[in-house]
Amino acid sequence: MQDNPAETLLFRKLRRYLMVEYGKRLPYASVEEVYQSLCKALKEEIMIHWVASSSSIRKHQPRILFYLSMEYLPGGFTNNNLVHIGVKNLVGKVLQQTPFTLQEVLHVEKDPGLGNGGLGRLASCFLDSLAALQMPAIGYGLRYQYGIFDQEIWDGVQVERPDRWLLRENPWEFRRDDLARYVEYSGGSCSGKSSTRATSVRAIAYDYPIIGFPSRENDFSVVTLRLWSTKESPRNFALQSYNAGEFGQAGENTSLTDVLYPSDHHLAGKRIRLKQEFLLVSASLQDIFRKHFSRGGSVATFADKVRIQVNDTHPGLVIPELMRLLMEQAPDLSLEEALAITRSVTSYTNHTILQEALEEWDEEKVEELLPRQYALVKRLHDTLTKDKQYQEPDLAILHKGRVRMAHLLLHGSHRVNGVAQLHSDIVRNDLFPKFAALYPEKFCNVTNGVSHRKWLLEANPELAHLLTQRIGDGWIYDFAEVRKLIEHAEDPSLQEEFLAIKARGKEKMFSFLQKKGLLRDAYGSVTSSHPLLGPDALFSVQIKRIHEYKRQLLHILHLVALYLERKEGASSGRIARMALIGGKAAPGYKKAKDILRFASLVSRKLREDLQTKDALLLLVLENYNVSKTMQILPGVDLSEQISLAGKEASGTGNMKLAMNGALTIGTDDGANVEMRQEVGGADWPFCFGMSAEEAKQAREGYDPKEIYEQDPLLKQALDWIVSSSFTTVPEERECALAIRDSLLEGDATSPADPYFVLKDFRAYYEAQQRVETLFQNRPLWAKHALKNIAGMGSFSSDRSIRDYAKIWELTPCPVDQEILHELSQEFSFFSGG
Ligand code: 26Q
Repeated sequence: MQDNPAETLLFRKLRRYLMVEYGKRLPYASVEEVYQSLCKALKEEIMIHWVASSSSIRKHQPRILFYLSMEYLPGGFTNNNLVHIGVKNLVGKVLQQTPFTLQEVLHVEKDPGLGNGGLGRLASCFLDSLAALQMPAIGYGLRYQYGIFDQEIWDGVQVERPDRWLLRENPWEFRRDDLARYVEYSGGSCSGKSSTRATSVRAIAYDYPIIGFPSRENDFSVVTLRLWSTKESPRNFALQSYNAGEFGQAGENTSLTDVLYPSDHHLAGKRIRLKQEFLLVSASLQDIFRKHFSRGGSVATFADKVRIQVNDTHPGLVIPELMRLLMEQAPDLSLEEALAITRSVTSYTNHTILQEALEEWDEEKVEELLPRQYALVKRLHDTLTKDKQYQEPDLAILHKGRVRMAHLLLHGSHRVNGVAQLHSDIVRNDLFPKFAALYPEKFCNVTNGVSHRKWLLEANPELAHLLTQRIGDGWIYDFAEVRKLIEHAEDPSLQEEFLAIKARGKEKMFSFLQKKGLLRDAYGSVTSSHPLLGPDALFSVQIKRIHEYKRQLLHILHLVALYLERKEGASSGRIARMALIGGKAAPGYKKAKDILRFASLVSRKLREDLQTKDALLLLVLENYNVSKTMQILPGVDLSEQISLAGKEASGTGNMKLAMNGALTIGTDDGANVEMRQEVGGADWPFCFGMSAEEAKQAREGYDPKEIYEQDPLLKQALDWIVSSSFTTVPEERECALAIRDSLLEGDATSPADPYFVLKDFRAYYEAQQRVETLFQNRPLWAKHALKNIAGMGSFSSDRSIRDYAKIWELTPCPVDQEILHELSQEFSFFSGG
């Protein structure tokens, strides 16, 4: 038996839960039961802090931030919580007395994939930082029964599988029937056209604790993530429709929150999506009103006490709905007064400038489904357009029969921000110049950041330990302190230690990947394992959603070029390289699926060619998600951030990889620009390609065929991919042809090479040559890498949240020690076991 009292206690609790909940004694419990019981034991620790956090807010009545997002990607809760409560080692030891290791137990948990990519992960990083900084805040979202699909790649073809994260009981969620709210749809039309039957849908809240990293004083706050679900409410089932044989209709409202729409950057105008967006807005606003008014607030104090941040335009209906609720609450309030309050409360973050991603809804659809909100949108539009200075089509909310969500938010909120300086400049000058002229004070920038505790401390404990040894543990609390590493970057012993950690990172990652199986045949069965290269090979990684603008094609074509060069014997001075591409394609995005298949074709060619397979490989990683990122980060040498300049709003993977000591090969796009500035050009040697300004001009007269004709290597590569030695079946050849045609010919829907892959190819190739040269000087490489880590100080989401806090005029509300003390006293019998 162990002699550490904390261990004894936790072990006792674990066994007690196994008995009480599952009727099991330890040797007979399954890994799932041990996982559940462990989480329940941990919850005892968390609950008091959670209650204390909420009670402190109730007592001190600070202004509160309400963060609205259709997406969150928190990753596994359990490991995160273990690190934040500081009991990971302890739990590891306790589990030694069970048949399972900590890794096995953590493995039970499936990532909640409640988001598509960057935007959803950013929301989770922000909640983490809000909690760490002890800000009074709550996050609202939807509890999708099925999150982002599980991706399988069958011989190069993406197959989407339902994500079943809720298959078993989720120990980290708390169903809150007491907070259920009714959301009203349809029922009447303001224009007097046919009115539809009103329906009211019951949304149930599920709360998740987001545990803040403890402050230096060692106390921690807990922020609530509140997700709405329509699933478990039998009331939502329309029995009358069912009896009338309208089965689809009957279940529509119980299944509203069933599925996350799996596309980013593209809107199809789906009715259910609009219903989802309004569900989030209406249920959350009702909850905000309940909180505000139950604590003695009034309409007069609303603008002082409430801040709402909308994560892209998806929750943009807050503008009309908040105005409507305010006017309902205070019938004397004029439209202008309601707008003024709404404006002081709301701010909007833009995450994309791609035209196809700017959200618009058919007026008719909005009017039919949301007549009350539509009436307000229309009134707002009409009122604004009465004024001469607003009479400009580029400022209109309603335009050509559509509701422009961004315009609604630009008029209705206090601030609009982009997510990196370059992006914010584009938002102001190119996307909404007329708005910028009208409301110059609204436009601002908040550069994204990531949770350095998750992506460095939790994902790469060895590197984190090395940092702490050298510069103390201050960086964990204030990431700006990581800059101190600069002074040590020249130290050969540190460089060596860094390289050793990197090598171990690679080995661990490879064994993790290999264990999962890396290849499937055309029937979906996992087949042979994939060859991998040792830690001496350069390991480069491009992990992100598959999208043309992110230019995975540039990456793949470069590998083809390297391969062809090697085949011709030009390998002197060349290093062994292993590339990894991971990411999901939106199910309806044909070109993205082609890119994925093309990558798989190249991958197959490289691993099957005996002449080159020990020197050049491409791994196409299936089902890229948050937990895989955690496994991959520590081993990466080179981070591929090669989007067409001006198109990637910020990027956040770029930050995670750089924090883990990867060097970046990247265009001057999104946050890459600021990262380069912070690190300093000399330590950012692989910057390449057109600038955003050049890219803007490049369309005119662009002829990719000219480049193709003039660059023999590129020509060779593009010719080879359609040759018979590359593909085996007709579908593969079609895929290769489609890729080549999209670059050289274009079609009715798109010009040739819309994202200038060919135009940037040579510059990319040359930057990759610089990579290979530098990689052969390991100490120098390590020095650059250390300086890159040192330059990441301002890319923590703590900094982003401090910037947003200025917009919100929000101040921390630490846990009230008196409350915590009282609670601890009252419930001390828990911790006494
Ligand atoms: C909207 C309506 C219907 C269906 C889908 C959508 C939808 C969903 C997600 C539209 C866009 C998105 C996601 C956008 C996104 O992730 N943008 C990324 O945001 C990151 C965080 O700011 C940035 O770092 C990335 O540069 C940006 O691409």
